[in-house]
Amino acid sequence: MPDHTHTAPTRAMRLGVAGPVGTGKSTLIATLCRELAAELSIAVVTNDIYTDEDARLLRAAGVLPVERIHAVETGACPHTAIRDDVTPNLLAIEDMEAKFTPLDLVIVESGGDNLTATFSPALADAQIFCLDVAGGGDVARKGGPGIERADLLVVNKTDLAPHVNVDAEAMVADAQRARDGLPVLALSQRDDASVQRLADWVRTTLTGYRAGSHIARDPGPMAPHSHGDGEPHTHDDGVTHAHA
Ligand SMILES: Nc1nc2c(ncn2[C@@H]2O[C@H](COP(=O)(O)OP(=O)(O)OP(=O)(O)O)[C@@H](O)[C@H]2O)c(=O)[nH]1
Ligand SMILES: [Mg+2]
Repeated sequence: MPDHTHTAPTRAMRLGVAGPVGTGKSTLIATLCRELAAELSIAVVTNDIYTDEDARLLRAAGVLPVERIHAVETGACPHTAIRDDVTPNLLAIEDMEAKFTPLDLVIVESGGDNLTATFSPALADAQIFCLDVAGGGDVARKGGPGIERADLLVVNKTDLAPHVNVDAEAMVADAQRARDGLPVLALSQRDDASVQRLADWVRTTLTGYRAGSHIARDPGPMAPHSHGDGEPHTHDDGVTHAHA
């Protein structure tokens, strides 16, 4: 049986934020920077498909020195950059780590997708999947790896719920049913208590990461990997397989 013991890491925690287009990922990241920058050393890497629009938005928000915000232009669908070939993102993160050492937290924004893109555990130590009420009350029932298995699911822009005829509480309850005990957070920029809950989740996750008790999980299908002995074995998520 391969040794899956984990020791406490020494580098910054890498936090991925994914979710459909326009659900509030950049705004959520700006909010986290505003809340946490006084206590943590933070850098941000954005992934835009054709532009550096997300990095511009974050720089304009004035929540971090502009040089701590780095844009990766992926030129392809989000899966490619955050899952299939994470090299450009890893290089960007390593560049930030070298410039701003020691960093506590690197936040990586995925390009907006539909419901299918999640981060490879080779890129993100923890990941947030972001939905919003304006996408429709049924979205949480549509499932997918991010909704079901991201470390945190955010149901965002709850202040808009009455304007788009969505029952935000029912949407959160649907999300909770889909997630088998994993956390769901109802968030609005206009509700400071919800913003504090988001910041607290990041603090707690970072504490677990530093202690070696938070393990990066793959919400999607298992990424290709191998173990030397080829013996069948079971992972934490219950998947059993063997390697030739
Ligand atoms: N009412 C309301 N609007 C919000 C909230 N959070 C974000 N928005 C707005 O939603 C819009 C999209 O926000 P972004 O943060 O750019 O969304 P995104 O997911 O980064 O978008 P892409 O990167 O293009 O996929 C902006 O106009 C934000 O001001 C919120 O809590 N309430
Ligand atoms: Mg964005």
